[in-house]
Amino acid sequence: MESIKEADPEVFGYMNQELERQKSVLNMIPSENYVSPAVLEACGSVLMNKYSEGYPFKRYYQGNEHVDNIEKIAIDRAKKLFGAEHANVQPLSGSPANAAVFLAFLKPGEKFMGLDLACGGHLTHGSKVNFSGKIYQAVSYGVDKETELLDYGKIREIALREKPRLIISGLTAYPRNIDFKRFQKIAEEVDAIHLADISHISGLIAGGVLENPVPYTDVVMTTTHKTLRGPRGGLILCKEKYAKDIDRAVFPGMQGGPHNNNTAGKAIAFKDAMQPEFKEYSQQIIKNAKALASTLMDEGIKLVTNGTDNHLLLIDLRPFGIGLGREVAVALEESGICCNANSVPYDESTPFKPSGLRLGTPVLTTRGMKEKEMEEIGKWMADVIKARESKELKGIIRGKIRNLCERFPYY
Ligand code: DSN
Repeated sequence: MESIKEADPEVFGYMNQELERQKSVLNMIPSENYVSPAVLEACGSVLMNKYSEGYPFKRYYQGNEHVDNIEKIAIDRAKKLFGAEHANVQPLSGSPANAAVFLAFLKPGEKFMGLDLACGGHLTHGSKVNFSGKIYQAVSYGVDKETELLDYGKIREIALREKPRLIISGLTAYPRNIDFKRFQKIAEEVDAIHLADISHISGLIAGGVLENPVPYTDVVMTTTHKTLRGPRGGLILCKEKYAKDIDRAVFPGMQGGPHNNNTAGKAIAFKDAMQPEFKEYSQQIIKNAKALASTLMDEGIKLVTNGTDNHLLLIDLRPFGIGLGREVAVALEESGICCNANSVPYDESTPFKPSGLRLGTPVLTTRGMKEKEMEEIGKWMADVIKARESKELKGIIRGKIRNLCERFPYY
């Protein structure tokens, strides 16, 4: 960052501190990851100087011959990686990608179904404060109150009753496998489009450890920066029969010029995800999540659904008190663990003061940590949860975490 240091010491100072933070804490936010140096270089490259409205070899500006080739590579790799008939690599992130899918298939006011935010869905799956809930008519489905699992019978019942135009499957805080085939069947039964939002788990799907819904699902979207370990961005995959609708909805429907620097980063990440090492990486993410889950449960910490099938865990803090999520997240941050407060299904408290914690293993696994480290970390977390006011304990654990981070450097 030598040029930044010279041009803008103030911004450089904060960037440097952020680098140090990323190196010295255990980043357990399940939607984050640490990208490779190659992806970082692509994102900071001269590709960001170019406008490229349109699609490869059909642009509205001159000078796109190299950008065309890069975007074509990204498209071909995305199709190969997920076995997709069509790929659009231009969405700027997950929410714009979902907005484009809405635009492709729904008129304002039309009905769609998505997982309730409080039960693990995303804002764009129908939250009242989001465009999805404001412009369209959102019907939510939840999880079963007892098992905290998706109840496909109930989802089908709602779909038959409501006849939505679009059904979204997918998660931001659901630690279990999703039966995407079942969703597709329900969507076909009510003549709806099925959109699978695989943002959190696309790296696990690319690595072959979770089932790939792309071959049988109408439309699949993902962000590229979570388990997939690419740059910030979005990706839409669909059946060829929907290709034109999707492409028109992304550009000119939703967006202008794509961010070509990030497109190059996506292409690099897709190549990485095709390597045998990525399969091992994604297997290890799940092994680590399971090891962390059993340690926490052995320590008396309650997990939503009593475990995990993927990269994320949702701790239910209600046995310690209602609405404790933020307080515990702050105590963990003071100890060197970064995760986020999150609602748990049927939370008695508000989304701003929720009763749960959401955490995951993608970054720790990128750093090379394995089950042994998860056991250590799980015990430290349990100790902090139980004695969150003890400055002494938090100080001791902060020191141990600094040492652990030094043993597993990434940047
Ligand atoms: N903010 C992302 C997450 O943390 O899951 C979803 O957009």
